[in-house]
Amino acid sequence: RLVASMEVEETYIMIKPDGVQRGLVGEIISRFEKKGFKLTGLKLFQCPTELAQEHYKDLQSKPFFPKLISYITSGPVVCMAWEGVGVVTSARKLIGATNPLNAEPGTIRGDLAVQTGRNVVHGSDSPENGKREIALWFKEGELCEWTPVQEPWVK
Ligand code: 3AN
Repeated sequence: RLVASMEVEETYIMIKPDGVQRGLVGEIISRFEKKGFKLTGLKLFQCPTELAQEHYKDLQSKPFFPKLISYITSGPVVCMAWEGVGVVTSARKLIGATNPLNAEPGTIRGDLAVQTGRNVVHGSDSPENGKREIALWFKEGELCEWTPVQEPWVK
């Protein structure tokens, strides 16, 4: 679907266990809402090990992989699907650099995190991975296609 001749994309955003434990769920969700993106999926979820391994399969050979898997499965995460023009790149900008010490103030990681291994939120890195990850984390029937009632001030 095109809006103003730009492609509407989908991205998978996940508040990691540290974000949930630290009470940052509302703060993080509101940044995407205020930007103007549309929430199409949302759930609190205890991630099984196999799903974490599948999600991060590209990082399998990294030395930090086992720690990454135990971190992601250490407590509930908040799974979200967001939709909008340029949402993949824009969400990555809102999130900030992987290492929170390099993340600009004003970004989620820049404002709320210190360590790479505890960087509070995940965002898909391409539209293809957005689709792949949404399909991985959500079952059919869990996503909601809806039309905002108000004037489309933001698209
Ligand atoms: P991003 O989440 O910014 O896309 P990726 O895809 O390079 O970054 O890494 C995925 C996740 O793996 C990161 N969010 C972080 O939790 C973890 N990670 C990446 N690099 C390291 C590292 N050097 N040490 C520990 N964890 C890491």
